[in-house]
Amino acid sequence: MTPHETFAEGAFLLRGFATAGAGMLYASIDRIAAQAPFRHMTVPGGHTMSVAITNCGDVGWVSDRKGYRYDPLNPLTGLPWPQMPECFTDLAGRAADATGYGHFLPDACLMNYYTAGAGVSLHQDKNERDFTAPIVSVSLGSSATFLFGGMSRKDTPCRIILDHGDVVVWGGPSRLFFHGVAKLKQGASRHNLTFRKAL
Ligand code: MD6
Ligand code: FE
Repeated sequence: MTPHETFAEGAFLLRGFATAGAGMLYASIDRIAAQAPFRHMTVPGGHTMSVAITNCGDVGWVSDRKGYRYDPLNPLTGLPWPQMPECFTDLAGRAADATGYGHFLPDACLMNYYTAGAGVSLHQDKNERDFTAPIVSVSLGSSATFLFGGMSRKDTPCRIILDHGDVVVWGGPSRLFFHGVAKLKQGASRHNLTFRKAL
């Protein structure tokens, strides 16, 4: 087992777990973004998300005025999302294995791109069908403050700094806990890959 910190029941932080493979991850991100560009999606309330997103895998997470869902097609192009590269599935599987979640084969990867001022307000990840599978989250680039609360939006979140190469694996009792990302500072830019079993 890789040494790891735990910050809630079922939630683990693997510091630097993705650092060695970061070059390959970035090359894949560029290739995917060339086919399925990062874009700012609209949320049901009508606001535009400050974080730019795209996806790869069998389905992608999308948002519009009607709500949030997983869609096999990219609404921007009408095409299926790019295939999930092997270096992505390999990393996600190894991280889940290292934290005791055993075999994990994600079918969706939500790719977030943050620049200065971008963040994600407290939310639950609950559009997936199967909450028994964990979520694996990979941070690349500038550091960000991850906010991690509890089952209620009102639970005061703890603050965790996620640095380049850090991987968070989370599931079980904390699978539906509220979480978010504080707005990035001037000059910062960060990629985040979140791997899910959505179907
Ligand atoms: C981010 N991550 O770190 C946003 N959700 O940029 C998430 O919203 C997230 O990191 C579920 C599980 C892990 C995560
Ligand atoms: Fe999330």
